[in-house]
Amino acid sequence: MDRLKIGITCYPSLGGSGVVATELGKLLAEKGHEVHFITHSIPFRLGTFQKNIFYHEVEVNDYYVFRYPPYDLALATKMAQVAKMQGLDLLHVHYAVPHAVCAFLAKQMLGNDIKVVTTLHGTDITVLGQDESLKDLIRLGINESDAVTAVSQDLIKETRRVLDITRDIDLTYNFVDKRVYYPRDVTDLRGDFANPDEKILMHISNFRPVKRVSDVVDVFAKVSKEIPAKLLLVGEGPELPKIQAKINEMGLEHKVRFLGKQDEIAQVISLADLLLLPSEKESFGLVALEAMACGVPTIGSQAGGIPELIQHGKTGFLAPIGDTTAMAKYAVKLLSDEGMTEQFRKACLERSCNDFSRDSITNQYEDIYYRVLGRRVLGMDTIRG
Ligand code: GMT
Repeated sequence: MDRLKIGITCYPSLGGSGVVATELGKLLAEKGHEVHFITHSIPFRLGTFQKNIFYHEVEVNDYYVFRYPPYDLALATKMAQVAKMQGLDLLHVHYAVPHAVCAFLAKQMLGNDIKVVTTLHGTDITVLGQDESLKDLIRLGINESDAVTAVSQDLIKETRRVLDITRDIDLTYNFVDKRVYYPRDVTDLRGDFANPDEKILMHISNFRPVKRVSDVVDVFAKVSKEIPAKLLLVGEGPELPKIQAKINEMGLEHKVRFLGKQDEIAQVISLADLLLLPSEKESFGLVALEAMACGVPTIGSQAGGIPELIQHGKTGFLAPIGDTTAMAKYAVKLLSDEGMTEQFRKACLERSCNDFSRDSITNQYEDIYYRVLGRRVLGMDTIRG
């Protein structure tokens, strides 16, 4: 068994990139690899103690002369230290800024004796990559990595366009673990949020401007004029106060519930009949995949990688960014037709299992590791269940 020692760095406390990195690390550990998380705090999805998983905390030196304690340098140093002490084969960093450049620095400190794989997740390219003060740094991190992966074809295209990158980039879609994401029986819970005749629409995000949560409210307002419905908003972020104010102004407060941040996403999503994801930018849309695996279709915008995930008229519907009238029309069409709802639900379950399974995507990452290390794949353990 060619067991690898892998260092993983990600943002441990928020967002889809941290979720993907942590879930991947857990699955690699289950397959028998040794995984070392190198992050500033314990990744929130890490869960209980597991075989083959280790955690190394990045501690920032706040010596009094530093006006801004240098986190990036502390991370690079920690990566090099852990790599040396643990004999790591490679560093896999998630989200280009600043992680790719930190890994490059660590590699220099180690005399090139380690490989670096960088996974691009979205806003590291589509937002930060557009920032002139960061562009050259991000390009350096990408070009100096031994392999680069991105979570959609669209993100690969954007990386080439925004940063003028010509090197190979592997496609590694987001994935779901079917042991966690499956339709949960939430019959009892549902009664707390909606009457039996009401449909539940849901939006889950970090309430940043790119998510266009205001469009969610507009879509819901239009839908609830046609059919009895409730809106559940999950997550928190900078736009939340504005959204709360908008809901009150529109007199929708009795039909909308704010659930705040939630950990048990599969349980929460299973409450919904429909997910709304009208983002301005969305490299993939992990939450729509999680919903799909729970049998919940999504109405999304034609932004970024969303069309690679949601098949229009099969597992959801797509509309131009900002076209809340079209989104509402699709929502009403789907929610008022029981036959169509059931058909979409089945298609969602099939597609999430067949095209975005944890096994196939974990294998893709493993193949990339072996490729950069110039090793052959020998039989590893399989993931159970
Ligand atoms: O959606 C966010 O704002 C969080 C962000 C992150 O970096 O954690 O998510 C990005 O990475 C996810 C995992 O690869 C993707 O599924 C999301 O689509 C992507 N978000 C954006 O592109 C806005």
